[in-house]
Amino acid sequence: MLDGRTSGIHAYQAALEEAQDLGNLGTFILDLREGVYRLVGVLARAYGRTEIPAEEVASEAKRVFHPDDARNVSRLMDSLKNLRPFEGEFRMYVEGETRWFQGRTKIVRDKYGAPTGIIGTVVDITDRKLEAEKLKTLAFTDPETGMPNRAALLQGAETNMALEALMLVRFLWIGATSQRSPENRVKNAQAIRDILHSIVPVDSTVFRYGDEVAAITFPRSTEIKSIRRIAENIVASFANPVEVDGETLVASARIGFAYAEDGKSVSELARRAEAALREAERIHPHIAVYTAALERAHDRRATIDRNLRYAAAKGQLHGVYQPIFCVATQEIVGAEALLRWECPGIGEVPPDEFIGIAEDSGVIVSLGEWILEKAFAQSRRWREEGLDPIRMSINVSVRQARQPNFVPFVRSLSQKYDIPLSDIELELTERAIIYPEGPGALNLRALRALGMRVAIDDFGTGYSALSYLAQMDIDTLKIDRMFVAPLADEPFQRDVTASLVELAHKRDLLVVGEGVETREQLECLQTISCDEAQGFYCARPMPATEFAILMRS
Ligand code: G
Ligand code: MN
Repeated sequence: MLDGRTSGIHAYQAALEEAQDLGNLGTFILDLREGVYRLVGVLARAYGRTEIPAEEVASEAKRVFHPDDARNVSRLMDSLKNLRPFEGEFRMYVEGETRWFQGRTKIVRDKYGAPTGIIGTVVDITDRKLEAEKLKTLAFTDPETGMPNRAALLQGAETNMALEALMLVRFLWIGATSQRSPENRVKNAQAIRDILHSIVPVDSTVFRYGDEVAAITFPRSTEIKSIRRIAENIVASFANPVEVDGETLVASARIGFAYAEDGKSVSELARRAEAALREAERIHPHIAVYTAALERAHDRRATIDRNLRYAAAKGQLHGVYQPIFCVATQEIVGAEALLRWECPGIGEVPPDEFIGIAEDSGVIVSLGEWILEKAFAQSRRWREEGLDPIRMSINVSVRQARQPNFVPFVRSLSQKYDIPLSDIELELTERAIIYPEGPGALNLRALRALGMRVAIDDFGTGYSALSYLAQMDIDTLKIDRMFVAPLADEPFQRDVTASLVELAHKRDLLVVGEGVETREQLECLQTISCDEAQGFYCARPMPATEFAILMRS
């Protein structure tokens, strides 16, 4: 066939051998009666012969196979000895070259099922292996900076050593830098990489964890004390401008880190470091270490956030009302409607806590609408019950006041419940009022034009800029308890508060002292001519029915 002089079985054998060489394949056949392996193709070349006694195969293996594959090779030798089939990968030296092979064996049996021999093949898979290696490198490398990426961290490509800690560093570019073009963005990331490399210890690895987030691993050998110091060094190094490509840029760093714990995976460590990073955002200096308490606080926040979205729909909200008294006559002249919420699984959550979360998520708008409607409805109810009309004060967040439909909404409530807008007072914080350019401030002007009252709440906790008093588009000044608390004991503070009242009166503002907790404080408010008082000493926030009883007495 291939060669005219040979024929039959020999021609086939020659052709098969040639085919094996072409494909870099190899075959062996072991006849158990003979106890000799016959090697063909790449196997013959690797062993340097075509026949080998069975007892020499294992000892020769050391010369033929790569030592890093010793485990697979000894598995192969075991299965040859014990007449079991084998499948696995290993490297062999073939004529001075190291190549990858996939090997398979099969036991040959006679018609009674008794083993008579073994047949095996090896296939060269070197190209596939190299390709896979390349893909793996690609998948684990950030193309922009050449740093190992998040996948490399989480899948342990660079971190098969035990860790002491994992640190996440988020960078904020300040000013125009943040709107820079993509290639500048890449240069920024590279600059950050170089700065981090100059700070972290040599046995740490720096990963690109996210667009503007780097991760740093600290191996077990790292001294615990040094980790926080490194965090401080990183934050400090960004106190100075960064030189990027000849430009001077400003960035700041936030750092969250977590110490490793036995049995915790890298991804758990990363989750903890992320929780710490979120915390770092809110504190100064911007460095936070993960603790279980931080996690609990975070969980609590998440639980509140999740439940708050359905709080109104599920009937978990209720309103309470705190009386506001005329200081001179001691009569109730107003009520402040306050939101109360029972969170499933947590219980009563203080408004200070959930309002902040609601503002972040935007739920504040629907919460605000709920309490607004509740307050209007309650005003109507008290009037139906024959109580004298009093002013109803409602807290409004800036975000809510800036809703385009806010004015129409309040107007529709006034019509629906037949409550004159002049009996309604909206309480806003300084922040909301001091920036009159915002659309929220415009809405307020529109409301005042409709006859509604506007109060500045918690005055004294923010900027307390007296000069703003003249410009502010308001009717009422609510002096924070910070100013009320020291009234009785600190004469200078009393003078300050007295001047504040006097100034407010010059602008025709109504002045309410908040957080009155003692009789002395109330008396002081009277001395300095404060118009109204509100606080635990006068009356606590209470359900509407109790409020009605108090009004009648
Ligand atoms: O920010 P604003 O003034 O709207 O806050 C009202 C909150 O203050 C309500 O939650 C109310 O329960 C609380 N409060 C009312 N009176 C007092 C008081 O006399 N002392 C203290 N500490 N808190 C009060
Ligand atoms: Mn208030």
